[in-house]
Amino acid sequence: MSPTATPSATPSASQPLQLHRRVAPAALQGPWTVDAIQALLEKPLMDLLFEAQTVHRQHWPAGDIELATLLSVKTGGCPENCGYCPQAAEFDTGVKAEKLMKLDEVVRAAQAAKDAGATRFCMGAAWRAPKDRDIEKVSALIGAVKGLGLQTCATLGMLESHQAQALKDAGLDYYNHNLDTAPEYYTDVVSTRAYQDRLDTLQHVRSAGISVCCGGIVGMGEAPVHRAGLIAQLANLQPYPESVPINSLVRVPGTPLADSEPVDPFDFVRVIAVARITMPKARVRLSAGRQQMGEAVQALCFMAGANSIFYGDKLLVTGNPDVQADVQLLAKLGLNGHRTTTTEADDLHAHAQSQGVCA
Ligand code: SAM
Ligand code: DTB
Ligand code: SF4
Repeated sequence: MSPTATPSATPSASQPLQLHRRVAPAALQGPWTVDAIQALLEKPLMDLLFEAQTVHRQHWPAGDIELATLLSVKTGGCPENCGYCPQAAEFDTGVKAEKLMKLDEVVRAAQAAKDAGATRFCMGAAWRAPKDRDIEKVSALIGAVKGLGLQTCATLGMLESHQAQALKDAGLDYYNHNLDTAPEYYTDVVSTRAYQDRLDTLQHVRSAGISVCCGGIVGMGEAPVHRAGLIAQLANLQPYPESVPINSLVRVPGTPLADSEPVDPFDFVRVIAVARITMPKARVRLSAGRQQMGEAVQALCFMAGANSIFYGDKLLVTGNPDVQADVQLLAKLGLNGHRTTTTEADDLHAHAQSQGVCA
């Protein structure tokens, strides 16, 4: 289906981000209407999987799965009230507020992640927005992790443009900042900030020349139209994000969303498939919720075009499948951990193009 096959309401979003760097033309496709995306979500599952896998193989080497390891470098005590998050100070989840981790501890964790096969290391902080002195400290962490030969990613909350530039100068490759859901459902989930605040930070990240990692959460009580609305927001960013994490809500006791209806696994797979179809060159990451998912559903997610996972025994504060289980799962499915650096990834893509593996 073409992006505008069902012409109707454009996403009720704020204006798309402006383009500030050179990107491949295919990354500029769109706009996608919410209706067109909802029509994709409603396709017979086998047709949707076939379409997503076809798009996937046109753009990516089959079997290549990126392994990204997360570390919570500043845990808990967050002043925001995101209804899904165990790190919000106002929810009684048992997560204690901690200080920013020391450089040597972070380097040890990053080295261990690299030794286990990860290629990307993502540092998360439970901040609403970092102060300039926080940016200085995190910059030192980024420089050290990059020095190990890992791709660097950080998720620190809202950024101003000079802060994004400082992180870029420190060697940051990716910034994770999720839109989480459709704009019209956002106020049901968080009230301490607005959707436009998220878009503004994404704009600052993009303008600084940092690659964008932006996705959302499925299973927060949202309607199918909100899932379509989230994907429309992401796919209509100009350009769309290089990484798209799709999280299944981890229902943490003490959070307002703890009693949300569990998401139907096939509906989760559908969201992955539609992310793949609408953002063909993005790394679509099968993110939080894998511990609750089972191997067969994860395999369907890979079939639907997911080509990245969080790899390591912990997400930020909740659990993730252990490394051994993931190594075994990838082996059983005939998938390979992706073992290249940023530059090598570019070469790999160019090679794949020359072999006709991708467009
Ligand atoms: N404080 C920063 C922020 O909000 O951008 C960075 C950390 S925050 C924990 C990063 C992302 O984790 C959120 O945007 C959300 O998508 C995801 N997340 C948090 N809690 C989750 C949960 N219980 N289940 C699934 N995803 C979750
Ligand atoms: C993302 O989209 N998911 C990750 C990462 N980006 C930072 C976080 C998942 C958090 C799950 C709950 C927790 O452990 O805090
Ligand atoms: Fe804070 Fe981020 Fe959690 Fe929201 S998601 S409460 S901003 S750590």
